[in-house]
Amino acid sequence: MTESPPKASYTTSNHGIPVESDEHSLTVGPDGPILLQDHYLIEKMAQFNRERVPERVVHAKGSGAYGFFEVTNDVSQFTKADLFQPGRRTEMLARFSTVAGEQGSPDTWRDPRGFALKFYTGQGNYDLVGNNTPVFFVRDTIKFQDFIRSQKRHPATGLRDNDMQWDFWTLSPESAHQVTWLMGDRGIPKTYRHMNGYGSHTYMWINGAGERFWVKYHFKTDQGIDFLTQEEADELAGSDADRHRRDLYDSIEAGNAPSWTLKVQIMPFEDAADYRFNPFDLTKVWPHGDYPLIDVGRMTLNRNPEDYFIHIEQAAFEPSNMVPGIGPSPDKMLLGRLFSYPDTHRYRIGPNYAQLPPNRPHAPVNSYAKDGPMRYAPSYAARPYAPNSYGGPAADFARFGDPAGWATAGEMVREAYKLHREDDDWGQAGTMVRNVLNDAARSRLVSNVSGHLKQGVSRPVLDRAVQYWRNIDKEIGDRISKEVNGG
Ligand code: HDE
Repeated sequence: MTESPPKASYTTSNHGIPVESDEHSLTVGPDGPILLQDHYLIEKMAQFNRERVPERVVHAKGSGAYGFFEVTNDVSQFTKADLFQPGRRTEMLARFSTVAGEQGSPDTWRDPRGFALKFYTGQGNYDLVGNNTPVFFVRDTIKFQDFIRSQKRHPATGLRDNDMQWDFWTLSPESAHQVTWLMGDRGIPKTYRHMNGYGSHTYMWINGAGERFWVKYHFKTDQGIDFLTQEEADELAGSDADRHRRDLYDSIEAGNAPSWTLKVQIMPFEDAADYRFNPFDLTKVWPHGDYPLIDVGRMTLNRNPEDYFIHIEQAAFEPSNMVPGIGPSPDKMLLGRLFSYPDTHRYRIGPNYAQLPPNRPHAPVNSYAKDGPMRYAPSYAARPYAPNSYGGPAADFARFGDPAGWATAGEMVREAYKLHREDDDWGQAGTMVRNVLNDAARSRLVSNVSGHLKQGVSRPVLDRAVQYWRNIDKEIGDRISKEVNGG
């Protein structure tokens, strides 16, 4: 937690010096110039000019709370990770967010929601930085920046632009599955408490014997899934833009702590090569019939941050924070993210961001890092280099090392997909439309998509969008065509 200095009843400068006035600056006579020696005035103006850190380039508007994760089922046969061992209870932080909007944007815009978790485990911080959907719009890190720009503001008008969005989506058919989620009921959750969270990527789990498994995480809301219709969300965007932030804070303040049940899908390591879908493709799910859900534990959020900026704005999540017993998979999106997040934190909040209260591990930090802007915790090591003969820490592979990895085909390639039997772009989106949605949900999907397309989408993008939906499902495409083209 933050170390607060003792409170005083009188105002001081940032250096603890009592100040003379909260309201009147120092001038020479009643009409004279302001004096430079009014250092408190100068400090106040200068501090104000530096109050902001850059907002996150995506997921700028968010809300968060602290809580704990408790294990309810023994999964130690699959992973030796400290936080998943039987009986373990681990402190954690969660931050939920919209993706494309800015800090002040409405919580109820149609968008995926971020579901970022930080577990303060006995072996360092484990970050699971997921969304409220199990899939994503693109399957290669190299397309992420283009995708985000198509969802953000148009360079000339400064406006969000549906034409850019559909232009990118229709030229990127791998987006079909996630766009179907987005345009359906899951695209606007009722509150942050009423949505599921997913690790989305496939990760590796390693057990105590060194055996490897592929894993997908599902956090099922114990509050029940619920959503807002487009009309309800539009109304709230105007009347209460912070609705979801308010709901999370007020629920926790009222002692109504939301919780989620963690379940995982486990794929035997050897299944991956021959599975019907590429199991590392982020645009695909593993149907539960193939790999059923296994209970792991429950996370509960029961503590609001004492200061939003310190604990939520400065929270820094990074998929590269993996602890022993957990490793990456060959998912190209995940591999790209391992670089991107710590990079953005160094830029956004500075190179010593790991020392800030929400990011500080509860496990000991024995690193050789030193110095840099705003560093205040002394370096652990008495000699700032390794190896040293003065009792400095030494990496312990025998205790913590994972044989994490996988055999690769060895050739340099760019396109690693479409090698598995059912690796097409439309299949899982179509299955969702036909087998998961009911009639009412399908009608809302048609209405949401056609409403969106009617706002500024021009030809030929509009024609491609209709074809895109026909590729997903002929009937849904025809219904959308009727709405936007009258036939
Ligand atoms: Fe992110 N993403 N992302 N992302 N993402 C960020 O990190 C990025 C992706 C997600 O509450 C940024 O700290 C790349 C998938 C969440 O603080 C940035 C790629 C998923 C959050 C970044 C992705 C996510 C972020 C912006 C393509 C779900 C908010 C500021 C490979 C599985 C975390 C920041 C919070 C935030 C990069 C794709 C989830 C720029 C390069 C897929 C929940 O680093």
